[in-house]
Amino acid sequence: MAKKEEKKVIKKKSDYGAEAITVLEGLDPVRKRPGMYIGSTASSGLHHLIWEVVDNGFDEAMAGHADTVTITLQEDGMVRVEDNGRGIPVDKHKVTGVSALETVLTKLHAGGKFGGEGSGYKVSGGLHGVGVSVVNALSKHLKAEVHRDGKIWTQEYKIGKPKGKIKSAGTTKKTGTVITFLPDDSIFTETEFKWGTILDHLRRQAYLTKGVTVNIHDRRKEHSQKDYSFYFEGGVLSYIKNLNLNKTVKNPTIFYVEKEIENSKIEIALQYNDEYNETVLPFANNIPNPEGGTHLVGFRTALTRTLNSYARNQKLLKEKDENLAGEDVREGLTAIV
Ligand code: 0RA
Repeated sequence: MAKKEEKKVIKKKSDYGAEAITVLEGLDPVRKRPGMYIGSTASSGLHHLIWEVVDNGFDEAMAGHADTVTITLQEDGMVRVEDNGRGIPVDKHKVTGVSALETVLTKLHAGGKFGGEGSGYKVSGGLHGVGVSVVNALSKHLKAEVHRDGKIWTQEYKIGKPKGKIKSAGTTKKTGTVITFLPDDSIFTETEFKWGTILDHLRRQAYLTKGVTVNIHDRRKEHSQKDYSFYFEGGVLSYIKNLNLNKTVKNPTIFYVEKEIENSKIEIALQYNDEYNETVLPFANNIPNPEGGTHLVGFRTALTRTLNSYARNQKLLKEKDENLAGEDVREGLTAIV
């Protein structure tokens, strides 16, 4: 008897498609413990809402589907984030039975990738961040507008709950997603967005995602109207160039390598200047790692080994000389890993 039951359970499990493995959870936990999802409910958490939505646009760009992300701080206090990616899918999601758009906006994606292997949808980057549903949960109002397959689709939400069904709102020649949201002032202790913070963050993201244009507009009441655009053709090369601006550089041609190894894309740029200190900025999936990590350790080891072997081959180091130490090869080094 017990055995039979066990068999049944196993059979049932294997009947599920891969997409069922993706854990889909409602948004209640986000409102209960916002700090768990966005770090804090103070200013940094507030800004995190913007980063979260913008990240999706950058993911689309990194996957080659978008080249522009536009952020507007609107007159009505809402934040508008537009990208020209593929647009969030709007077809019926196999697991939730509602549109993929509503699923993306109302479910926590504990599984990481949206939809899982079997669903046909895979969020390219999607590795970082907690997703746009968290922004929805912590917003008094949110409106999603999707341009996809020649049609415009919209849906509105209130503290993460749909106000109605997804609506078709005409035709379009574009593709992309517009998310407009108003942070919930009953959650956040600070609700004023800081222009400088937004510029700093987006400048760095633009450096890390070469070829993407980021437009930022301030249209808030009682603020001067401001417009800013970032576009760095060289990506991290431009970043190094900027870090070494006004410095005497030793190798005018910045060393640069981009390579895919075991499904991981690595990108390194470096240049020496005539100063003593080192500026090495490690990132993983465009997120800074100020404490370092295995990528930084690997980079340092490789740099020391490579320069030592070059110095030996070129007889710059004599046989009796000791190897260069790590700190020797990092003097005056500016690098992005
Ligand atoms: C799920 C699947 C796909 C794209 C996206 C989500 C997506 C989400 C956001 C959020 C803001 N902008 C976005 N753009 C795309 C893949 C779609 C496909 O396979 O066509």
